[in-house]
Amino acid sequence: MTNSASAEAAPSDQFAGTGILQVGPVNPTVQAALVSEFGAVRLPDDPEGREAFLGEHANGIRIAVCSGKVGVDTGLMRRLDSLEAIINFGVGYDATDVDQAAERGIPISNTPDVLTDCVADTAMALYLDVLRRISAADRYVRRGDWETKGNFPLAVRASGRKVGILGLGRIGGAIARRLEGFGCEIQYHNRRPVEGSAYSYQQSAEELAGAVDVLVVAAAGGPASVGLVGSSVLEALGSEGYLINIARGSVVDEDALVAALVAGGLGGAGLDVFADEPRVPAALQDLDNVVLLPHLASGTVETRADMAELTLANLRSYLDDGTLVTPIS
Ligand code: 8YV
Repeated sequence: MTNSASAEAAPSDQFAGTGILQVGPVNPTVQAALVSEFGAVRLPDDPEGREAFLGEHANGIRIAVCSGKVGVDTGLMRRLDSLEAIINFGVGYDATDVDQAAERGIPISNTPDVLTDCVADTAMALYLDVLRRISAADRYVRRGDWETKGNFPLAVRASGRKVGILGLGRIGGAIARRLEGFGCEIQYHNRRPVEGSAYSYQQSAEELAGAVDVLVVAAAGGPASVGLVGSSVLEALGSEGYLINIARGSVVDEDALVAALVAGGLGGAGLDVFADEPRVPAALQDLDNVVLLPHLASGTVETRADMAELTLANLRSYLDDGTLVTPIS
């Protein structure tokens, strides 16, 4: 790597000296600042371009900025011998190899709190939609079925239900508080009981599912939660039970979920996240009792602006004095 960039330099040469690498697509505000304020360069997405870039610059990279969707995975992190910090846009950082980062003493920042309300709002939107069949009823009207077939079939009551929260963290807690407003009885399962929580604790995801009408998945993604909601949990939820997932697709065994829904083993599902985004199993798209969203839970103008600001605050702070504003805990 050279230490000076010339006006004629190819994009990869302009990287010289900044040491900041954008990995994958990021929020437009963050992206613009990365270029204008920090002289960062984006890692090419295509394998050939990526290889050539890394061959030339890997050792000069100090800081990687990524989104929660792409992250700095095991292979990429291994290539970045001089990596000092990872700045992650998003509260979830499961796409990044957190264990390798910890072993190498590489701190990671994320964007907690600022998105809690919007994600919890999305969970409520899915909850109400799935139970009251709002999207299905909308399709019914648009198809002209109201005129030809008469009244839309009855849905189930959303207020006053028993709801289980899987993962009572910041977002799970915000969802629970909203559900309290709907007169719901809240139970939860978490890696460990939450001190001071008034909600009743269930020892496992399965026991929680067996005790409630609706299971809301709000657990963090990552190796520890992969497939936490599998066929036994879905069976415990049962044919009159509903699943809402605003966490990560990896937390739910998607094949088991599709099988349960297709067989009528589950009342319905509201999903913002999937195992292999943006691919959504075709079988789910044919089901009227399933609401499918394109991973938009934090997707409001205000929240994305707050997330961008916090991402850049972490980057500036690291460059100033080597600390992060919101390191992952
Ligand atoms: C974002 C998210 O869509 O924060 C998260 O973990 O899943 C969402 O808010 C995502 O991080 C954008 O990259």
